[in-house]
Amino acid sequence: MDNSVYGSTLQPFAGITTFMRQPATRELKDVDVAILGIPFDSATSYRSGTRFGPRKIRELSAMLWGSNQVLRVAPLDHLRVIDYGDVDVVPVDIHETFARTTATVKTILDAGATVISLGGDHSLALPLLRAHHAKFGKLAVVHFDSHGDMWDYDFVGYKYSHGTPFRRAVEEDLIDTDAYLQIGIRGSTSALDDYEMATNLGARIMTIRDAMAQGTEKIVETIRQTVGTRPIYISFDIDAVDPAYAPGTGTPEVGGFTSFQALEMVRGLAGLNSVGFDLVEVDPSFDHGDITSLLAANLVFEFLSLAALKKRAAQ
Ligand SMILES: [Mn+2]
Repeated sequence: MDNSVYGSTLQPFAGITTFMRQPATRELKDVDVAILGIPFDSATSYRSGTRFGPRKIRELSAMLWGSNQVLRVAPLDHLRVIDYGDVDVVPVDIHETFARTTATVKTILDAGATVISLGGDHSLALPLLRAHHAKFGKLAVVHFDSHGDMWDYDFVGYKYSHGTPFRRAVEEDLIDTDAYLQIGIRGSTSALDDYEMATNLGARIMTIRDAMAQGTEKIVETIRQTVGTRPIYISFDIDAVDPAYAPGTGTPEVGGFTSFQALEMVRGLAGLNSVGFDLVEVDPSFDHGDITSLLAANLVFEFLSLAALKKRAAQ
């Protein structure tokens, strides 16, 4: 395919917006990674707007050059990456949206490609985990977030919201609870025993205080020891990062990671058996200078780098 129409030979501010100017197509033959937008934000508990996240992250991805100097890899040299476009979401119907998300992701995974999803709110982790579980079995999960998202119900009694996906996923037996880590957890909670509840369900909580006391290198080491060679799903809620660095999100929590720490932790997962990725909760309407979307695009670039290293090692 002639790639130039997307702007790969043009200046970063020119061309049609796809992720890193990769071709917009649903042809999955020989594809290694599909970027998939899921512009759904109807399950948010506070301010909405993450439906505009995927488009904005794509826009900021035009600023990414191709070579990762930290991980020493140029992902597009090893991977055939496409922009699959967006799931056909239904804003007023979470269950239909979940069904369409799972079906779309299954189609991509069955064709042998890896999916990197752009949210959308974090309720989407559930249909994403369902699809990945169908392909890979029980998953180790590395979950960066300020919130555990393990409530039983949201405020008004609904089982499915962006505060509940990981509890549902544990109930549905999608997650290997010997290897489920939540990293960056903080903020006021609805109950004093919130962490205990999550721990009892099988989550290993690494609070922001643990992370700051130990340093990200130690955190990464703990992650690596815990997940081992299991298939790993990486779910990155941008509100794991401090609102000073990532203000564009619906439920910000102060006292979080810096952009640098976030990038370093993802880089630290190199060499593990990563099989799926999402980057959720980017809400451009509350952003300043697009810094949140720019960080999100760079985190996705690190995901791509992990996938490229995995493919390179297998060759
Ligand atoms: Mn979350």
